[in-house]
Amino acid sequence: MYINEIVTTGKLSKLEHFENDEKVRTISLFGEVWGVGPATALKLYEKGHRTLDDLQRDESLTNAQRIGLKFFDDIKQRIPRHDVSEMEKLLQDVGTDILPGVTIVCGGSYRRGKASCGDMDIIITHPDGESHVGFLSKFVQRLKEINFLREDLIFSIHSVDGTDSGVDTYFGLCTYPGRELRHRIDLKVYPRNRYACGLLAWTGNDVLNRRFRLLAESKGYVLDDTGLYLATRGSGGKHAGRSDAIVNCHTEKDVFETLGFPWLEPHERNL
Ligand code: DCT
Ligand code: MG
Repeated sequence: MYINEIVTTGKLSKLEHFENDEKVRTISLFGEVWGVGPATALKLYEKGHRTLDDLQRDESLTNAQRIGLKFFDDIKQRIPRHDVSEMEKLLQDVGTDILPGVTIVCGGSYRRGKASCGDMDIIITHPDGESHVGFLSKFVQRLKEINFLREDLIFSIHSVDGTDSGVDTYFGLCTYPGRELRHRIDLKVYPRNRYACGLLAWTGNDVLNRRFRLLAESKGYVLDDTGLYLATRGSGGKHAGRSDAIVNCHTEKDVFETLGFPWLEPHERNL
């Protein structure tokens, strides 16, 4: 019956109904606002909101969601590769001024060689394994002073008691020098011994990351952006968790080798 409809009319009304369904369209639009997940999007729809203007008047939005909304159109614009390259250079210069020897790399689609990028994914470490601690706060402060960082979304500094992975994270909006157009930027600072997994994860792409995590699991490991861990077995024989210690991986190549995955240059990771 459906085939007949497609053949005679060239479309399928049932499917069209789904794609054009106001509820589906609206929830997916709301979900595009930074910080709004599917559950929040549904809640906002059920409150009666139908447009982004409606959302602006909603009292329940967090500050970060409000910023995501205000710069909705800006954030959607892709950044030309050349501009990302200039901004990466700026970040390296400012970073080195604060902390000599600091490593600052733009990952994501930029590192994979794409002609334009949706955002900037910046991965940071220091070769001495220690002096990355405390860097992010100073870096963010300096980048605000020169008007590069403009609005904060999330700023999370790891606990000093050493119980977590020691990764510091900043999500915000930045502008190319002299312009007002906002871009999304993530800054992530890793201890040197977790940097290879951080770089690998934030370079992606997402499909490769998924493949890597499944491969790791099949070989008795757990892999995420903070490191490669040995999986620990639960009572049912299923992987229940992971060891506290990380498997030593100094470079991305080490991660590939440990998992037996043939080496891929960053530009070969567009799966
Ligand atoms: N990532 C992932 N799973 C996701 C999304 C992202 O593993 N669902 C990883 C892979 C890429 C990295 O995080 C950065 O994510 P994005 O910035 O969203 O992707 P991108 O590849 O850099 O592409 P874009 O040009 O859109 O930023
Ligand atoms: Mg990106």
